[in-house]
Amino acid sequence: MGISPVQSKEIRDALACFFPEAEAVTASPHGNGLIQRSYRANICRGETTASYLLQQFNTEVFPQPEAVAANIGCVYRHLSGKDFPYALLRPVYALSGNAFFVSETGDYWRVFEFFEHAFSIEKVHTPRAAFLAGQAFGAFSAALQDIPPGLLRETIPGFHDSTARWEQFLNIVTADPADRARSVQQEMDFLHSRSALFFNIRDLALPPRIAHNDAKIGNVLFDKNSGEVLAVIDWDTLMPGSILADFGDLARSSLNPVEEDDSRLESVQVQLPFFEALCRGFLPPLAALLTPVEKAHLVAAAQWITLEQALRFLSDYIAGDVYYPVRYAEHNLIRVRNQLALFQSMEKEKVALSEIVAECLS
Ligand code: GN1
Ligand code: MG
Repeated sequence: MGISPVQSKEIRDALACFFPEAEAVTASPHGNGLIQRSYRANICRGETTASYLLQQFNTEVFPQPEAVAANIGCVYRHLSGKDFPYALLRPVYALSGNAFFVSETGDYWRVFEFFEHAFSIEKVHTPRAAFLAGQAFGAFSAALQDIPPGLLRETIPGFHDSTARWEQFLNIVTADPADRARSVQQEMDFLHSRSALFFNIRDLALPPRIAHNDAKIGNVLFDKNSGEVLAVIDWDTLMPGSILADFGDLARSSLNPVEEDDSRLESVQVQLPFFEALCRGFLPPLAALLTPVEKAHLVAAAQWITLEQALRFLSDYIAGDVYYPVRYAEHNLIRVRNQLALFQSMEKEKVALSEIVAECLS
């Protein structure tokens, strides 16, 4: 995308608050995140131009921006003090010392250092990419395990509490505010038939850990020149959670040969070589930390997070598309069908997936 001159007064005001000495600024939309609106901002000072990531922070989804910033700052400081082999997401503070600029209209804006020569992917093309992403998330997780979980704030309570999400889903179906429930009977029936998984996971009483909580493949930045991983990004949901949620999300987003909103369901099939590569990357940094219960439920975790994601997309479809941005009316429904097809493929391949985990842990 080309760099366009900054149009909006809000963007100009926000950048002025972070870079008061800038002589000229430009900004253009950047990235594929569903929740935060991101821009690449170019800040010119004399002969030099530096890029930054500017984001309009979504306070609907994260009602406590300061708590998110505190969590990110805490993890940044923690990892800076370690010999961590990846680049870190570095927050830029405004002249006021705050991590945010709050506009006249009450919008929150923040800035991070920009990763040059980086790219992200929404689906995996090669086992090597799955391996590298797994390795990065495994190392990231391992490096966070000496932070006492209570040190980070729970910025979205119950984020991976699927039983609570299940209750919310039942309420949304009853309310049926967009008059869509009848049209998705088949998808609802399927979720009902598998909802026990949410309760089984809850009953495992998994050990609380600091987790990324949004460990999808799109949140790994690769280096354009070397193809290696540069950084694990999108730290907004860093908070107490479960390692299995991270592994599950990485599997959900890496095993599917098509993107999560692709309607070609016949193409949705777990890629076993990608799963093996993912495990070979993710598990070694964590092998000494994982409990027997965690190790025994890695495949269940992939199914859990895939089913939870289907539940979240379906809840949003029935609610009338109030959470996830959609480009067309059935967008959330297509996402549901895609995730359910992936889940079913995981069910079919359960034995093969379990054998791969056993092999990698041995
Ligand atoms: C959202 O914003 P993004 O694209 O990183 C969502 C994740 C979902 C994901 C599905 C805070 O992540 O939980 O798994 O979409 N983030 C939030 O693509 O809800
Ligand atoms: Mg995110």
